[in-house]
Amino acid sequence: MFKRILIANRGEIALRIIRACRELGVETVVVYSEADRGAAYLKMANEAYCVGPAKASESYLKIDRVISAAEIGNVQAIHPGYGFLAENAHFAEICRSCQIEFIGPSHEAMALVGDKNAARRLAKEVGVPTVPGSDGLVQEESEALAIAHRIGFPVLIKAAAGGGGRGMRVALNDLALKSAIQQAQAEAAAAFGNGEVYIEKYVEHPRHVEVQILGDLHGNVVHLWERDCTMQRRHQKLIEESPAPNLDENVRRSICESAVRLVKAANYSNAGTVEFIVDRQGNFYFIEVNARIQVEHPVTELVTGIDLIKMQFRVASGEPLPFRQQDILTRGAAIECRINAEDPTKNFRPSPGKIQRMIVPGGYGVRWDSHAHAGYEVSPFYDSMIGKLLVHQPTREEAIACMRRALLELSIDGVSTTVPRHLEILNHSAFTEAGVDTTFIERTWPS
Ligand code: MV4
Repeated sequence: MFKRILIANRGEIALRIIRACRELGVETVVVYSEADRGAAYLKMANEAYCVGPAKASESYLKIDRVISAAEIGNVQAIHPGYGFLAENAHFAEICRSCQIEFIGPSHEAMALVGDKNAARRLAKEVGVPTVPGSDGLVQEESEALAIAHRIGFPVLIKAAAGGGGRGMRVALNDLALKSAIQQAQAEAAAAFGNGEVYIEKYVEHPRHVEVQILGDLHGNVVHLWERDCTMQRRHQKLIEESPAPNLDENVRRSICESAVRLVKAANYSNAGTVEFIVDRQGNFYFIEVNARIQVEHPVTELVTGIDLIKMQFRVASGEPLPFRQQDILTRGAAIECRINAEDPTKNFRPSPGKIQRMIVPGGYGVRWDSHAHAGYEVSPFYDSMIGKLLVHQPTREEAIACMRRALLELSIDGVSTTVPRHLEILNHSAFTEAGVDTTFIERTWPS
């Protein structure tokens, strides 16, 4: 195991990683921006280095400054958390060329799955279902029209370098497709420095099901079952749960086995997520791979009993996975609500400011992952998540009841939060009956 590592992140996930390291007996060095100076979680690390001003592009995203902190801090490895540099293959390569282990997949595997078109091609090669669409990249309007006529409208134009809903455009007919292709290419070139696009049939009203996978450096890959992340708004997830409700057991197994097949073919190691959409008929299609630990990873930890952050360190330091696929079972149901400093009645507008008073829930089956506290100032510079409230219970019904009571215990003064909206969702029959698709929030509470 490593003796000393650096955390190239902030907030909730930085604290989550510090906690795992303290339990493992690993020393931590954490970087911070001027906006995070004085944050309480920094004191739980062994050392902390300022890497620049509040703007992420001047601090958390500055590769040279993060590497300097790692060199001065004399660490053996860097954990990137999620966001910031977590899926930057160039950063992963630089870490390794500086003889610092990057806690994540190899830069080659990361670059491969980061190219959505290449990942889609690989999925097809290993028999993982993909959405009907183009056979590779699309350059010309004429090609796009031919594909759209073959698969039928509506179609979705996706940027090869996009992901997480960025760089997507729907086209409903020939005329719209012509301009959509050009606009998508221009936008992708401007946003990602890569204008490549491909086309898929637009699957309407899908559910979002993702599979947690874990691979070691000896070629072993396992899945830790699935999470349902359908309850989202504008590609920002609000509620995640496991197991996915109303998912046929055979479909569940098939999705999870597909995820393992794909990441094995990509030579992928460490933690990752394979994202699928599931249509109303129960057909599932591979969408993309997220080459990082995700915000919602604790949902999987609760149902499997496996600490994913500790596993990331163990496999990165060369240990083989300590279990086989058949040893990984799920127990009960877990739900996560993301508590953001946002005003859901004002179109989820960020609500930064000082938390004047805060009472956090506890008791049987409740987990609260947060770096926030009374007196903490929610910065306007970063994402507005204050904490993640999780519950684990024997059944989904009990988990929903537990989450309701925990949300009612949670009291945060000084900033608006998503708590009232969570309570409305948990009381909505569409959620309790698990009949929602990804358009539920926008349909139910139009802005
Ligand atoms: C799709 C789709 C429908 N058809 N692809 C959005 C996030 C990105 N990872 C992929 N996304 C989608 N891809 C096809 N061919 C619908 C979405 C989508 C979505 C997917 C998962 C969760 C929420 C979503 C919200 C809107 C659109």
